[in-house]
Amino acid sequence: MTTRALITGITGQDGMYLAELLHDKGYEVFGLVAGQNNPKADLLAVSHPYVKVISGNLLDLVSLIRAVAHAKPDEVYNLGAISFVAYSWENARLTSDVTGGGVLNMLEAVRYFQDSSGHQVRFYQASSSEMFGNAQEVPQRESTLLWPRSPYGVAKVYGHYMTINYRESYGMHASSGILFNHESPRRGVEFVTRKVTRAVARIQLGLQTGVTLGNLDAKRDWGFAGDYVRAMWLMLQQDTADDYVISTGETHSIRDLLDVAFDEIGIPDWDDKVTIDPTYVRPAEVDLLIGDSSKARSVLGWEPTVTFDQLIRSMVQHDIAEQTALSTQPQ
Ligand code: G4F
Repeated sequence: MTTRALITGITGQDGMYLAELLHDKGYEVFGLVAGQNNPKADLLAVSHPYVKVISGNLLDLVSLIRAVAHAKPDEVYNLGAISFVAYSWENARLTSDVTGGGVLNMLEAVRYFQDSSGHQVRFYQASSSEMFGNAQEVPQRESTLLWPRSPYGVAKVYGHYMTINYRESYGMHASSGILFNHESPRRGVEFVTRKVTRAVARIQLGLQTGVTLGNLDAKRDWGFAGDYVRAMWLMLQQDTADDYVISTGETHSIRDLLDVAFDEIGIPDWDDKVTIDPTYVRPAEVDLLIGDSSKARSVLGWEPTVTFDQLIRSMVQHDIAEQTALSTQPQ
């Protein structure tokens, strides 16, 4: 029997990597896509033609009940969210509803399907290191107190505890991956790694002269998204559902990111290329994230394969190739 998986957030960076991983393992992959005439769905149809797209919205419980009934999944990966932290202050209600309330809706849709069909489903929730916020322990692990610093972080805490609650209340196989920042050439350009690597590529090609950023002193534990989706899958292969921190165990500042990205194009001193704009500084910052993923390493046998240096350099090279292709396209 072919294993069936339903992925929410299929058009995002993680959704695409996960779809590829599951397809390679022989899964039948279903992806939930929101909105009418969504351009991301058209791109997905070209890049991942094997994904069976289902229309649905995390805000609409009935659409989720229908989606789960249609996919009849063995595994559900709930990756869908409003995921840009800075946006969440301007759209706190919407972020709370989608990123937090959407988890409850998915859990309810899965529970209803299980109860009505007798078919057991394993559920993955994409929790986030943003939940640690004003981090009370260094490094952060599964038991570290959650102290979110943004509406996004608060919404993720809600989804995280709802997942634990459904596991404890209904015996659902519901696991939560507390993923630290994970990046790739597919990362959206609103996030700082891709914003920097794309700008550096364009500077190299003479297409722009500098980049404008916010707080350069924040530190993040950055890994490669392709490694992190493997951890999601491993969590659902365990007999018992649980929560796991997924991280590299190394932290780097935005300054370190700039050092590596500019070094890749032979610029050791980037001071005159970077402008600080206070509008990019957040109302409350998460200063330091560094994860202790020893539980995932020992129980799941998971470990990251790409270093920070390799990740950023590969993103710069990808962006140089992409920007070169774009700038030489006929108008
Ligand atoms: O790249 P970021 O926007 O990622 P952030 O806020 O850490 O969140 C990402 O990782 C989380 C996992 O921990 C996910 F849950 C979340 O969905 C998302 O994927 O910002 C990283 C850091 C921040 O400290 C920010 O203040 O970079 C700093 N920064 C400085 N200048 C900037 C900029 N961030 C952005 N996006 N743009 C800037 O110009």
